[in-house]
Amino acid sequence: MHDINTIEGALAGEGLRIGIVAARFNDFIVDSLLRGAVDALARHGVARGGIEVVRVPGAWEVPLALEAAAKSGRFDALVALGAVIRGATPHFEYVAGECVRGAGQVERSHGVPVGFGVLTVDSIEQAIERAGTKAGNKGAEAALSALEMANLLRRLAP
Ligand code: INI
Repeated sequence: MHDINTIEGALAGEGLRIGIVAARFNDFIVDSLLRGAVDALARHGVARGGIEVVRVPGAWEVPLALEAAAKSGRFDALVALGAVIRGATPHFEYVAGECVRGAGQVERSHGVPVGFGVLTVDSIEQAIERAGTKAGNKGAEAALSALEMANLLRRLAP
């Protein structure tokens, strides 16, 4: 494959502006995702002044805030953080489904990458595992994906 031109985004954050939309619902989980995201961005060169955090009530509200942030033109990439934990009612399916769909719509309709770090899990234990314990930190992973995609879009720009 060394003879094939490969286009990838670097994990380089210098000069980039990243908006993080984080739900307050299940904040004991989301705050760990947020710490992971900010730490990952800072360790890859994003200036602390290049990061802005937008707080919203829950995962349901995340897409609307992403949409407004994307429209504002202030950000090279966005990161969505939240935790939707399955309960005894279908509420989970509706909230999680709309959050995923809405985030995808925002990134494709505005051309602004959205790193998706909203956990959709069956239990609090599964959420804890993904918020900085044995399954890593999905906030950090989402932030790095957003960074990579911002740099990829720059390389693919006409
Ligand atoms: N919001 C979440 O972020 N996670 C959840 O697990 C959750 N559950 O299970 O209800 C949740 N609900 C709140 C929802 O996102 C809205 O904030 C609320 O319906 C008001 O619009």
